[in-house]
Amino acid sequence: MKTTFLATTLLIGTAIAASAETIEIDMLNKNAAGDQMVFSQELIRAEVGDVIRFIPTDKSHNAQSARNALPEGQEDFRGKMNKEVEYTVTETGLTAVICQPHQAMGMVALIVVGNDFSNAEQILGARIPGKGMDKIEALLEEARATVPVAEDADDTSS
Ligand SMILES: [Cu+2]
Repeated sequence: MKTTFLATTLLIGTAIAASAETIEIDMLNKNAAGDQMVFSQELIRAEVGDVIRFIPTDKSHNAQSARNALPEGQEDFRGKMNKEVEYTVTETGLTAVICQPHQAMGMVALIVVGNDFSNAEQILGARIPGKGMDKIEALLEEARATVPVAEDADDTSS
């Protein structure tokens, strides 16, 4: 009896752990396309429970949420220069991510959680200088144009 209970608990625990993903993003001086000072992925789709890990693959970068550019209730984050930092997703919505020294050069990323665009205006109102804001706008447009179809959507047509 006791053994069965323990086995069941372990199975449930494993299922929960398997559904949450860790998404790794490199901070780069140059990507494969030749773009300089970039995050390896700029449009980051995630779900609540996922962890997004920013890795200092190249030197002199950091990753942090832009001020006032994340969902209500979501804790902000601020990685130190040349340090790995993790963002644990707790809320749906949009988050703008910047590299402090290179945001004006366009070293930014947009996190989209649960296809929730309800704080888009807030993101567009964030104070991100230069090419950073241009890229955030482009990423937001791209995210809206490429909303993935849910894999397990019920077919109600029949
Ligand atoms: Cu940088």
